[in-house]
Amino acid sequence: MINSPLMTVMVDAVRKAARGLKRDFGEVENLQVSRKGPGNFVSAADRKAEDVLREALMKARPGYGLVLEENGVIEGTDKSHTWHIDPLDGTTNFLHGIPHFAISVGLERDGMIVAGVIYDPIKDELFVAERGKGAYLNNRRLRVSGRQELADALVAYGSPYLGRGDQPRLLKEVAAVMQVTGGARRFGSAALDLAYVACGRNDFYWERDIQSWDIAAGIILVREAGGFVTNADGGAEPLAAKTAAKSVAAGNEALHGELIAILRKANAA
Ligand code: 2AM
Ligand code: CA
Ligand code: CA
Ligand code: CA
Repeated sequence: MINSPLMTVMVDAVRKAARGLKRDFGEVENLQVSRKGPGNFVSAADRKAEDVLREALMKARPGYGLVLEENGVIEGTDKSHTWHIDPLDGTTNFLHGIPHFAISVGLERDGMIVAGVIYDPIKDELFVAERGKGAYLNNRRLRVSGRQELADALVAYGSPYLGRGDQPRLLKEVAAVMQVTGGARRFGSAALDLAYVACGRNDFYWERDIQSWDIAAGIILVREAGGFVTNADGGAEPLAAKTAAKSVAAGNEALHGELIAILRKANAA
C-alpha cells in the first residue's frame, strides 16, 4: 500500500462515497433517474456520491480546484492542484443491475496526474497509485501484463454512445482488432478498463470522446504499473488538451505500439 497523507485523504473520501453507492445499488429500482442527453443518464446515486467526494476533498485540501462530472468546474485558490472526479463510472451498468462500476478520483498537479484512486465497491477492489510510489490493488503491487503476442491479448474498448461520437469508425477499429487479438471486450467503465490494464487483466484499452474525470486516475495507475498511455492516435498525454475531446489508449510496452498501428491502419483503410 501507499502510506502518504494524500493517499489517506483520497482513500477515505472514496470509501465513504462507496458506502452510499453500494446501498443504492441494492435498491436501484427505487432510484431517481434523469436524462442529461440522449442515452446519458444520471441518478441520485451519482449525485450523492459526488457530494460526498466533493465535501471530503474540499475539507481535506481546501484550496484545490475540482472538475466534477455532475457539478462542473469549481476553481480553487491553489491554481496548481485539481481533482478530477467521476463519482460513478459505469452508470449504465449500475442502473441495469450489472455489478461493474467504480469511483474514480485523480489529482492533477501543474498539468500532470500525480495520484489516482479507483474503487470497485462490489468486488471490493481498491486500485491506488501515486507518482513515484507504484500502483497497488488492495495490498498487491501492480504490473501491467507481460503478454507479447497479439493472439494472446485481451483488448477492451469503449464505444460512442447514442447521439455522440463516430460509430462507423469504432466498428472499423473493433473489426481490425478482433481479427488479430485473443478477444475484445466492452465492459462499460473507462476507469476500470484502465485499472485492468494496470493489473494485467486487459492487455490494451482504447476509447475516444472521453473526459478527464473518466481517465485521470487510470492514467497514473497504468504508468505506475509500467504501462504506456497516449491518446488513441498514439500522440501525447490524453489530458494535455484541457477542453478538447480526449481519447485514450493504454497498454503494456510490447502491445501498445502494435495496437496503435492496427487502429491507424483500420482508419486508413
Ligand atoms: P459514466 O458511466 O460515468 O457516464 C464507457 O465507455 C464510458 O463512457 C464510461 O466511462 C461512461 O461513464 C461513459 N459514458 C457512457 N455513456 C455516456 C453518455 N451517454 N454520455 C457521456 N458519457 C458516457
Ligand atoms: Ca455519466
Ligand atoms: Ca465516466
Ligand atoms: Ca460518471
